[in-house]
Amino acid sequence: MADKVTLHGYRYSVYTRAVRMVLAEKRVAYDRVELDPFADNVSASHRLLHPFVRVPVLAHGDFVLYETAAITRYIDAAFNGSPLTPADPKAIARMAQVIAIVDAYGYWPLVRQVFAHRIFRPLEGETASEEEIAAGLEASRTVLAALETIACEGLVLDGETVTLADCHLAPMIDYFLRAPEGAAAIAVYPALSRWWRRISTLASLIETDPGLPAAA
Ligand SMILES: N[C@@H](CCC(=O)N[C@@H](CS)C(=O)NCC(=O)O)C(=O)O
Repeated sequence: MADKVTLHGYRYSVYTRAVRMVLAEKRVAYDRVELDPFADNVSASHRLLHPFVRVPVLAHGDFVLYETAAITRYIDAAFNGSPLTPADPKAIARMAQVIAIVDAYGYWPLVRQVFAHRIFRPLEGETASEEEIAAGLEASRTVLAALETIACEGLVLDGETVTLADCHLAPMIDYFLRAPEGAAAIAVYPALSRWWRRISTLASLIETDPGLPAAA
């Protein structure tokens, strides 16, 4: 019998959604363990799985892995199905670059500042800060401009051949676009907008929509 796959994640987490997209693209069946890493009472068992107390964590049999970029590379290599890593060395490098850009420079302004403060916190009845939104929008411009350059080049983010780069980026852009300021910020980038129009129709993105909480 094949080793069981279990994803420990949080339903509203963009990183968890990136892994779920990859699992869907590769048609891998898996169990989910729901874990809110922002809660005060994160279990001792999760702390053992992830010493930095984040999500996601993937378990495949007794092999346990955290860090989303490592997880998605592993799933792509370990399971059959359409490859999500290009063959061309330059395209592989661009894919890795996009993943690193969104992790290091994109997540905080797009998700934790603009989306969280304009959309998520108000839904949860939490206080939101216009200063955080403004700072996030400002920082997001460099990220979006860098991604536009890469999308124009066409090695990855072409909207047609799905790679791991699409799976890492799409959940963050989806959240960012839910803020009117985010939608306006992306609209000025034609290649990124074209990419999103195509990628937003992917079944793996649609079926992993987190379903945001109802207004508090
Ligand atoms: N570098 C980590 C980042 C994961 C991450 O930040 N996940 C968020 C949820 S989207 C989290 O667990 N945050 C908890 C916290 O910041 O305390 C990865 O690639 O997996």
